[in-house]
Amino acid sequence: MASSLKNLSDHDPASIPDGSSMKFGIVVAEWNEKITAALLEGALATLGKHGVKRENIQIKTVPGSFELPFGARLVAEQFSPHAVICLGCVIQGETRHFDYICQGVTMGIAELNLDYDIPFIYGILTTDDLQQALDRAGGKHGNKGDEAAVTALKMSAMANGLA
Ligand code: DLZ
Repeated sequence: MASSLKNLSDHDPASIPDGSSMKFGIVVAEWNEKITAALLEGALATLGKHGVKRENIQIKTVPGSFELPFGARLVAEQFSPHAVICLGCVIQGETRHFDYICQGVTMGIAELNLDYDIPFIYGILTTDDLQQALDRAGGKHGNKGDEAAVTALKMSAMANGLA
């Protein structure tokens, strides 16, 4: 279902695993910082709501979305989290750069998921314009940061035989 038809922050709280014994890494891209800061805020609020302690969350920033897979790998190696959440926002411009960045970060995160025993979560907005990004970073379609945090909790529970 397209996110224009679904609020990204709509979740049944009863279906979300407790995170009080879990550790998470979050890697955030600096490009489109207003948007990625809102995604981070959403992810932190949702992890906190489900019991994750702030000291069990390590946050790292990288320059752009293309660097997210490298940053995520470092966080996985150095912090030993249950999952790593990758947050970024790629907005279509006049050139084909958008396609190459989206392809690179998507392939990179997919590979990490297959190479490691922990989940790497894809919390990246890929939009036609700034308004679509604002709508999905705490606007009328919810917050992809919330959605990424819920996915991290669910996938961590699955990886540990709890779901
Ligand atoms: C270069 C670039 C461009 C044009 N657009 C974006 C974008 O919309 N979102 C994003 O996260 N990063 C962008 N970047 C930066 C690249 O991700 C990367 O940081 C640089 O190409 C250096 O590797």
